[in-house]
Amino acid sequence: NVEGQDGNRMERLQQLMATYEPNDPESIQKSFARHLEYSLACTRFKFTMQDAYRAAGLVLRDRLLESLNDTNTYYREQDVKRGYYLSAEYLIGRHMQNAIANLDLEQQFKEAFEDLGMKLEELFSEEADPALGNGGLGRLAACFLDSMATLQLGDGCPFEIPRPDVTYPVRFYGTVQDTYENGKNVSRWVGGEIVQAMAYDNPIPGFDTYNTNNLRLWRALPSKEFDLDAFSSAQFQDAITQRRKAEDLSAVLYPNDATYAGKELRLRQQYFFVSASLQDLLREFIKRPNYKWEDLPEKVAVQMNDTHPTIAVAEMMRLLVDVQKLEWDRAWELTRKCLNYTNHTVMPEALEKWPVEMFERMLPRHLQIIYQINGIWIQKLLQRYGDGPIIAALSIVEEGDVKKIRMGHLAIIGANKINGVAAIHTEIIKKETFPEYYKWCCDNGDPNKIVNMTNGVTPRRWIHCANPALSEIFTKYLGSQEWLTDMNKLKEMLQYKEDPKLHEEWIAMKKGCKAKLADWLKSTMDLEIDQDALIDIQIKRIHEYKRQLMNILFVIHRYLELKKKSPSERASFQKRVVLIGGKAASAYVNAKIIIKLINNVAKVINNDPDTKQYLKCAFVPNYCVSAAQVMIPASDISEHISTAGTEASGTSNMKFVMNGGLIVGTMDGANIEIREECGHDTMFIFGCEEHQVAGISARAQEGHYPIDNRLQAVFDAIRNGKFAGQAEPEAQSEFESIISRLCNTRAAGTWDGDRYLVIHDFPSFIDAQAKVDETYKNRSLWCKLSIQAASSMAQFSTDRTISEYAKACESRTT
Ligand code: T68
Repeated sequence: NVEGQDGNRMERLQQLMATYEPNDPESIQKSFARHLEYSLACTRFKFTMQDAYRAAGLVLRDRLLESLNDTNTYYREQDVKRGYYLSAEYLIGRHMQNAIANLDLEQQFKEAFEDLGMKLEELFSEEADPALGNGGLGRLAACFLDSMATLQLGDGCPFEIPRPDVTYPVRFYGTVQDTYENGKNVSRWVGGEIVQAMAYDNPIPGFDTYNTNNLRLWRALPSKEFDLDAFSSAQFQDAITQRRKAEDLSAVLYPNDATYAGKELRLRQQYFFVSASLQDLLREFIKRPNYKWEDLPEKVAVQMNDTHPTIAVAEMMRLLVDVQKLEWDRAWELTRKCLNYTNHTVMPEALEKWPVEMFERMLPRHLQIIYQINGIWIQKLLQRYGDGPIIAALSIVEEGDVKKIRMGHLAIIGANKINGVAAIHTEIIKKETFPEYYKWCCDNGDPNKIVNMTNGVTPRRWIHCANPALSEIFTKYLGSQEWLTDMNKLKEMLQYKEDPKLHEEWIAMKKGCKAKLADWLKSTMDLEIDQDALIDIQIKRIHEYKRQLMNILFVIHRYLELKKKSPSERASFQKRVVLIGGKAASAYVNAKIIIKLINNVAKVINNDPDTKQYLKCAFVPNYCVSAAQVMIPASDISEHISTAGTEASGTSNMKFVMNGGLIVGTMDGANIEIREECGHDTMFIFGCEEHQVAGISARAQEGHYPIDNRLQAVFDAIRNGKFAGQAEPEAQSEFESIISRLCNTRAAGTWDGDRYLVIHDFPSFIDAQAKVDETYKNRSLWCKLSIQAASSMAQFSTDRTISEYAKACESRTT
């Protein structure tokens, strides 16, 4: 430890480092050349674009480090409260462009690299898009990081900083020894295997602030002790196996969990990152001079992103009771004050449950702790309600053939606040997901235990970086970039919504975005599109509740209509390009059939000389954050068409509208709130409402379920083999089975029918699309609505969301 031992040395180093890295273009160039030669061992005469990207990354990293270190020093000096977002996923997307923008170095970097004959966009496109997540939940975490840094709250990648000095042991398996020491029951978890968690830091700069926060990721390494033992006893193979097993923990995100082995790895991953993170935050807390445990909730707030990190409840108790030797009741009070839980979905299968048997083997001490938490909880419930079904409904342990631990229950019982992610979703949580728990809260005079925190997105990435032309328009009309950190400022744009000059610029902006999209589609999938067509996009995880199926059925309908028309009638038809993209879980069979159907429909439509001028369709492969950044700004219309009550919030709906796209949507998730903010005329709403779903579904099961003629025609085309036929018999039967299923009633036994009400909502969906075409014909009306919607999105910046979370942390419940 050389810290503070030698005053002279400190002083000298202080003098040497007194200034920050200069940020004028020439200094950036010098720094770039130095990194090329000394860090990357290239020469200035011979390097590739990838080398250039890496060197530029290091130039940026130097500056990020200055800011990260300063921020940390400041946080320590101010003894601030720290927020920890525990998430299994961070869909951060490419980093370089965003970091340059947030550090306010865009102009300098541009000049520096253009002077060296390189375009910044080319550098940016060298960066791999890190796919550290699945969908909205992972992307939300990344938007939160941006806002947390901006609001001053607090091997591959050249920006990442390995921290070999920050490691923690994480134990798995083994046994618990219960002993009696100094008049106390003591539980000791021993044996099993120990994996080391090593920190990798990713600085996240805020926009227009000196703040840079940290995304700390954990890598699993085998514990050194074990390796040495194994080598000395010549158990080479064993040592290799152990090493691989440890490294597997952080090698892949979310392995297929259809098999038992896969499930076990998933729980291991969850515990691994949670344990490392909690050990880390407690170490940071204890480092504070004269720390007192009762201050913990004043200094630490932990947000659990869905059920994935909720083992944190038991781990926090273990660390406080077993390691820090606090009394149980005191530890429980602190745990409950520090932890909060966000629910992201109403799908019951997403509330994780783990077999007790697996828990017992892998985390024996945690199982004991969970039983103890549950025992005390059940006592309280018995006192209030007596014995009855509510007890089983609220127990953390689910009885049955296979006894299971319900992680959602553990989370709500161990959390200070529980939140949903849009107003309608929060109401559904109260009524349907955790109704017994909500009753308990109300009976205890604590109805605000479950709160709403409507999602948001960061305008820095989703407007400024994704759509620089739009960003320029806003800045020009509003006179400064302030709107980027205060989206309320955008409301001032409303006064220009009918201004012909703005209309001209707005239309040019959209045109530019469409040209970029067209280039990108051509180069990534060799698809040619008409840039004057209406661009219609649906990008999200492929899921039956999100109804990509209904969308492609609509495309077929449109195709059939076009075919019926004469060439002269076709000429007056609104041209459209329908793009659908998104990933499916690897074992999700129906999702894959839907993707296959989209691809096959695209093949027919795009090659039909009668129609291809008027209608194009494509499934865009490899959907990721960078793809979204090209697609979203170019859209006129996007589809957010989940069955009412199924989509918790949705966040791409916000990104599209911020970029001047209008929405075809159902009364679901955040659509409802967006419509209120932007005006009912900006959204093409269709379909049944949430309160109607149960009734319609019940009637469908009884067979009262009329099929619209237009949908019948679409079914017939599919059945007649238009999109597969004899050439692809397997696909043909899959397509037929998926549409036949929609028509199932309960007569056959348990219902496997149109759960998501595609048949019911289809006619109003088509009507909404017709209204889109009609409105689009009136370009100045369309442009006005587009400006009106984009200027009314202040509520949907994550800056607002994060401020609300921060405020809610202050208010504690009983
Ligand atoms: C999404 N959920 C919601 N889950 O579907 C979306 N789940 O409505 C919402 O806007 C978004 O969360 C943010 O709140 C997810 O993305 C997952 O990705 C997921 C991953 C693993 C297991 C379960």
